[in-house]
Amino acid sequence: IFDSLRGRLDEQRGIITMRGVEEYMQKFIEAQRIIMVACGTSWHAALTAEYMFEELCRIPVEVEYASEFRYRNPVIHPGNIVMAISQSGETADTLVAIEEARKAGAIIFGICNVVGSSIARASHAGAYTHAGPEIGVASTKAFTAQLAVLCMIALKVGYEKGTLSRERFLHVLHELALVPEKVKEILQQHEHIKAIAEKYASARDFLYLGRGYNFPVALEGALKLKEISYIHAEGYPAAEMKHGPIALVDEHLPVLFVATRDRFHEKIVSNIQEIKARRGKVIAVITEGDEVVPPMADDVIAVPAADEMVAPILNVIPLQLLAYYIGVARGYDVDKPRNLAKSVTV
Ligand code: F1P
Repeated sequence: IFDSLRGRLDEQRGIITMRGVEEYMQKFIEAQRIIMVACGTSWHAALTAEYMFEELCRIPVEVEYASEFRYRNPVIHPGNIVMAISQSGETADTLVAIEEARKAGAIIFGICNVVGSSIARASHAGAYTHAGPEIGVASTKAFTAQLAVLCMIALKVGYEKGTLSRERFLHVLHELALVPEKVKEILQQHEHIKAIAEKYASARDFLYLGRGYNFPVALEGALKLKEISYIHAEGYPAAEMKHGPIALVDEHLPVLFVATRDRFHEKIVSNIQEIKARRGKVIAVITEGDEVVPPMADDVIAVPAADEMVAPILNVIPLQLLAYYIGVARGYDVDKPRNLAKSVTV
């Protein structure tokens, strides 16, 4: 999955090579606004990228479901950059959304996995994720590759624009270079994750919570569970819990927290306490070595420490595995979920 990342990233010399971004660098630097359009899992990658671009490049970002954007006469100004994110590159809603935006004078930047796909061809410029063919219908490695590519673009633009220090640039670059080894480490825990999955495979509902960069990860974890296990799952920003979803919590509800160590750690710890006080079952994805969360949680999955911007690439993997093993435990064909198509072209 990360071969493309290795090829584009020269950590020693502090260089990220991305021709599409280089050609449009000036447009990125001058952009007053970036609009990201996508569907499903790709929309979750866009949400994560919103945090990255706003933080590193200080460009206002909007994230839109392509299926809404295309129908609602949105305000687009010439020079706005519309980034279309799509694994297949064939999703009809995303394709129509960018065709409309192009007519309004926007610059279309495509991030697709399939080379030569319709969205890639309809874009002015772009970057491929090169994650290889997705075998299953539900998007998994395409998502992690999208996050890696989006992070590299935000780094490159932020650095060229001057909104990001060389020190921070090199630090995140280094963190990206460490991702493949850390992913391997997480995958080695598959038996542990399988055992947790079997414990919760008969749940009727699931709640996924996270903050900051881990909020879109929570959404994606819930979507994977719905897609391949047919369990009703909802993802929320952990701070929104008290505005409604907390009413659902009882001893039958598993609540998955993406609780790796970052600037929100204390806050997420108090959210975990709130769930425990209502007898919910807590499964927590934590940073290796964390001693605060394990005594409160029913089950924990530890992942290697990472910069919070890179952490979503790692944190989503246990959630993908959890959904996979729950689907398997329930006897489903996880590669071919019912009612879902690989590319939604109508
Ligand atoms: C978007 C998407 C996928 C999902 C399923 C249906 O596709 O919603 O995220 O897993 O395959 O389509 P794409 O535009 O990223 O190809």
